[in-house]
Amino acid sequence: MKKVLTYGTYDLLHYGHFRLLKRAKELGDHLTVAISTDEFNLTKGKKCLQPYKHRAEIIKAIRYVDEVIPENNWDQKNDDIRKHNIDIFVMGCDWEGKFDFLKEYCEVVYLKRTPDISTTKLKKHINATKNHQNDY
Ligand code: C2G
Repeated sequence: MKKVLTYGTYDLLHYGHFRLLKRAKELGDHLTVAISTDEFNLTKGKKCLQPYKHRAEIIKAIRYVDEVIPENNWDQKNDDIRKHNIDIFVMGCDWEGKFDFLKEYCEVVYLKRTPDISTTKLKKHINATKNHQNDY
């Protein structure tokens, strides 16, 4: 069984996230997704709109996802790959090259990001709508 692993915040799940997970699963037979905890996100300078528990529950419900684990820090990837017998590590190409050091442990694949959609974009839109409503 070929096992795939990917990491992410996955706040405000959108089509770009979905396509990443779908293509990651297509690379193997089993997909584990490590979701950044709220505490870890703070170190990434990200304030999530949804708590870890909710983000993890939503990702777990996606048919392409077999397992969800917490991502607590930047340094757990080597251990996760070993512990979960991972064959392929996958990330979107905005991370191109950043995780090549993991090639020592498994295959590393960077998938093309889905254009024109991001959590940051969605948050800006939500805030703009909220401000607009406050104008009335
Ligand atoms: N993604 C994508 N297309 C988009 C937006 C995101 O393919 N339009 C991919 C990202 O490249 C990433 C995954 O979806 O592989 C999750 O994106 P984020 O939730 O933004 O994750 P990130 O903050 O990049 O966290 O240790 C790694 C980090 O946890 C990655």
